[in-house]
Amino acid sequence: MENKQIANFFAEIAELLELQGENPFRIRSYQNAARIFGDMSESVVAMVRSGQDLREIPGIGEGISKKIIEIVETGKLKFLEEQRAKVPAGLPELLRIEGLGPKKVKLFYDRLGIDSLDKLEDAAKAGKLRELEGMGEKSEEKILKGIATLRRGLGRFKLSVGLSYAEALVAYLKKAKGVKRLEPSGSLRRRCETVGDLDILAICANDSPLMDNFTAYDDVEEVIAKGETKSSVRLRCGLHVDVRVLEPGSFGSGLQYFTGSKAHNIALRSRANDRGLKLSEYGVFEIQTDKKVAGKSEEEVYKVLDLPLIPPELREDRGEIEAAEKGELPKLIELSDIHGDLQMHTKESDGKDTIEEMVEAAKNLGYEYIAITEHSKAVRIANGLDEKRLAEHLKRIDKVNAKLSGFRVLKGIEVDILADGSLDLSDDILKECEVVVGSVHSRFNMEEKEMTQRIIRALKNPNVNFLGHPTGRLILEREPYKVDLKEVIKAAIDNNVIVEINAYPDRLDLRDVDARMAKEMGAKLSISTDAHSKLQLDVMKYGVFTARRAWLEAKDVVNTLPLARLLKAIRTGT
Ligand code: DGT
Ligand code: CA
Ligand code: CA
Ligand code: ZN
Repeated sequence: MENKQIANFFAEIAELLELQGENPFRIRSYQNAARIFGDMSESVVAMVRSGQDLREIPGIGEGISKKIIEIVETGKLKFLEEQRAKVPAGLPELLRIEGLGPKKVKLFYDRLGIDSLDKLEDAAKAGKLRELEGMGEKSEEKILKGIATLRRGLGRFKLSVGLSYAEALVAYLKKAKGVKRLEPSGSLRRRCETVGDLDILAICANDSPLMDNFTAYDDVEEVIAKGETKSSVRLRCGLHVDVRVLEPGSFGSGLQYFTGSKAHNIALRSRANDRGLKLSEYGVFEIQTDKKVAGKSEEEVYKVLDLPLIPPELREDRGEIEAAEKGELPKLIELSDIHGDLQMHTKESDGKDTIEEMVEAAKNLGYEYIAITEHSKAVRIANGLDEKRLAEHLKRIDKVNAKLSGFRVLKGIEVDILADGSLDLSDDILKECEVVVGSVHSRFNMEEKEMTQRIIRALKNPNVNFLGHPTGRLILEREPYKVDLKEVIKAAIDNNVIVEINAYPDRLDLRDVDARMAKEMGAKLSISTDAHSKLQLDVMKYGVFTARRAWLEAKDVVNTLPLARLLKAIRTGT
C-alpha cells in the first residue's frame, strides 16, 4: 500500500467527522496525519513492517499509530467503517462542490434531508436553500455552478493521480512471466490534465499469467471483465483500468489507435483513405488488396501516411497533422532542458524545508539556480512575509549563496496582487528582489473586467517580472477566475513580464491551450513548481507535459536558459 492510500484513510475520517460536527481538534489531528503521510518519502508500510515506532514521527500519537498498524495488517480500518456508517452515503460527495463546507452540508441535510447532488440541485433550483440561515439567492447560484463543475469532472482523475496508479500497476504487471512490453496509452500517454480511465497495452507470451495477475491486483475492487486479450477492472479509488494484449505485429497500430485522441485518429483515418489505405488498431492495410503495409511500430504507421512520428502530447487534431506534413512540428521542450526552478516556498512562509534543503534537492536535479519566492503578508494563512521579514530573508539567501559555487539562489518573492491591483509590499523592498512573481490569492469572484484591470495594473509595476498561476484554477476543484487572458498576456508582453506555467499538478496554470496562445502572441513563459517541500521540486515534469501540449520549445521557456542569460531575459525580455 502506498503512503498516499494510507493518507486517504485519514483524510476520509476527517471529512466524516466534520460532517458529524465533531470536535475541530480531533478533526485536525486526522487532517494532519493525512498530510504527514501524504508528504512522507519513506514507505509507511516498510516502517511498520520493520517494527519502527510511528509515534516518533512528530504529530503522530498512539491512536493514529495503532490505526496504521491495523491498515497495514488488514488493509482495512474498523474506525473508518464505523464513521462511514454514521454518515449518509451521499454527503461526502457534496463536500466536493466548490465553496461548500461541512457546516452547510450538515445544515442542508438536517433541515431539508438533502443527501445527494440531485436533491441539492433540485432544492437550489426551487429556491429552498435561501430560506436557511446564512444562505441567499447568490449562494444558491454559486452552488448550482459548483454542481455543474463537479459533474463535468466526475469520474475523472488528475494526471498526477492517474500516472501514479499507472506506474505502480505497470511495475507490478512487469513481474508476470512472459511479459515483453507494457505501455500505457490513452489520455495518460497524451499527458492530458485529467484522465478518465487507464488504457494499458501489452505484448506477452501465450501462457503468460498477465491477466490473472492483473485481476488479482491488490488494489482491484471489482473485476468488470476478464478475457485473454482484454480485461477491465475498477480500482478502489474508482479508477477504471483496461489491459489489452496485442500481437507484436500490430503493437504500433494498437498503440497509435488507443493513444488517440479520437479526433486525431479520425483525421488520420481520412488521410489514410485518401491514400487508398485503411487504418485500424490492427494495422494499415491497402484497401484494394487488404495487404498489411504497417503495424509493428508507430513510426511505421505514420510513415506510410507520409508523416513523421507525431508526439502523443500533440495528438488532439489541433493542427498537428498539417504541421507534420509541412515538416513544421515543434521540437518540444523536454524535462532535461530545464536549468532551474523559479517559484518555491520554504519554512519561512508555508513550505516545509529550509533554503539549504531546497538547494540540495535542486542540485540533485542538476539545476543551476532556484528562486525562493515566499508568500507576502496578505496571505496570512500561509504566514506571508512583511517588508521587514522579507529583508531578513533576503539576507539569509545572501548567506546561503556565499557558501555555494556553481549554483545560485535568486532572491525572490511571490507578492500578492491586492484587490485594486496594487502590490502587497513596497517598491523599495521589491527592488531588492531578482524574481518578483505577482499572484492573485484573494477575491476570486470579481467580474471579468475588474479582474483583468486588477492584474494588468500589477503587471505595470516595473518591479514585477513574473505572473504566477495566471488563472487561479485548481483542476477538478476550482474554476479559473473570470479574466480576459488575451488582454493580460498582451500586458505581460508590453511590460516585459514572463508568464508562468505553474507545474503544481493541481494547478497546471496556464493550461495547454492558453499557454499555446501566449506563445503565439509572443509571450515569454516560465515553468515553475511552486514547491512547498524539497520533494515537490519533482513536479516540474507536469509543467513540462503541459508545455509540450502547448507546442512549446525550449526557447519559449526562460528557465531553460543558463543563469546569466536568464537574468538578462528577466531584465530586458531578450
Ligand atoms: P479518457 O479516458 O476519457 O481520459 O480519454 P482517452 O483519450 O484515453 O479515451 P478512451 O479511454 O475512451 O479511449 C482510448 C483511445 O482509444 C482514444 O483516445 C482513441 C481510441 N478510441 C476510442 N474510441 C474511439 C473511436 O470511436 N474512434 C476512434 N478513432 N478512436 C477511438
Ligand atoms: Ca483512457
Ligand atoms: Ca479506455
Ligand atoms: Zn501562489
